[in-house]
Amino acid sequence: MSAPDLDALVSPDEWERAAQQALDPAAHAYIAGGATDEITLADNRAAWSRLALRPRALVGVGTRDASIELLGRRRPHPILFAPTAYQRLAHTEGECDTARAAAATGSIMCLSTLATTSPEEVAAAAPDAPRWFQLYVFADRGVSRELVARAADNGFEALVVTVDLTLFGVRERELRQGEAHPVPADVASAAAAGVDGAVTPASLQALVDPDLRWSDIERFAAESPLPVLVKGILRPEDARRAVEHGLAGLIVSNHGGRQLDTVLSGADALPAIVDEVGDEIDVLVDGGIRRGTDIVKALALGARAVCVGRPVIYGLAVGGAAGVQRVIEILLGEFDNALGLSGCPVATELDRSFVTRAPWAAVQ
Ligand code: LAC
Repeated sequence: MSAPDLDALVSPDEWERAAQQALDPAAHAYIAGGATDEITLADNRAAWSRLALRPRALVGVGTRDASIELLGRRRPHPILFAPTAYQRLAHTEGECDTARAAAATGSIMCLSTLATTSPEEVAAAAPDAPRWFQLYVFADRGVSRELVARAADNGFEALVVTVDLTLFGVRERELRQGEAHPVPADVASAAAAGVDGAVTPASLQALVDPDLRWSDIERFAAESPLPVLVKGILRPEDARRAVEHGLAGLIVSNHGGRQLDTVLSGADALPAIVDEVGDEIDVLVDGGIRRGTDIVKALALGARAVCVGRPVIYGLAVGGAAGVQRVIEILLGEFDNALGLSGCPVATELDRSFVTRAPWAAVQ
């Protein structure tokens, strides 16, 4: 197959289709799939479309400012690369290329515990890439502590503890792959935990501690040299606990619809959580972000930043670092455009007056 013309792919959906062509079918099933009926997977996107924008007229939008503040630092824009596992399934350069694209676009890359590249290699490949580290807390806490120490030693600035994968979701697209299920052999953290060779969902399940509790998170936060966020919060009561347990932030997330199906979308869960803790800690959101207007809506509802998962992997699959860079540039271009056309040229000034429930959203 000839190399695709990256400039010809103008929308995130076109990148997704090109990635499907580029990816091995089993890898595509793993990356694109969600849990059981994939109702939440689809709703993550639909939920942003159920919000309508309310642009403000004649405010002067010739100069726009996409920058935001996150964990006390100014960032040029609100896009982070969500932690996604096994990136060498998408491209031979895997996480190294994703980090290069993060550096090129000023995005924060969150490296997965299940990365196919070690924290040291990522730091060496793209020293300038702003980076956070995602942690699955293993039953063997010693391995998790070692991973955190390696992240801190290698310039990772924050720790994102994923709390919604106590058990692995039921993913039928993957189950259908059977023997063909992609099983990367080169997962640095699994090697540290003593797993030789391939890391399957079953071996992952055996590593991650299903009995993790808030008291464990509190200990992690107290011991961590880095600020700690939790990812996978959908209830305001849990957001309150995140504050009470000393966390720096949280990510409203349903794990890309890959864990428990029919849970709330990020867009629908976000407002109540912002109401509860938005003035106290940083609230981020992920799930279904595919357009610049989705980012405007997320910020208008009170998110500080958004995490983008699958689109990064689709860019990686089609064009390596240049592909990821292009996908993010498309999203950033759309975001800039949407800020201007919404009549809110300063991203941090977005508020709920800019969104309303869309009249076209079905009333059930
Ligand atoms: C997944 C896990 C590994 O969603 O994060 O596949």
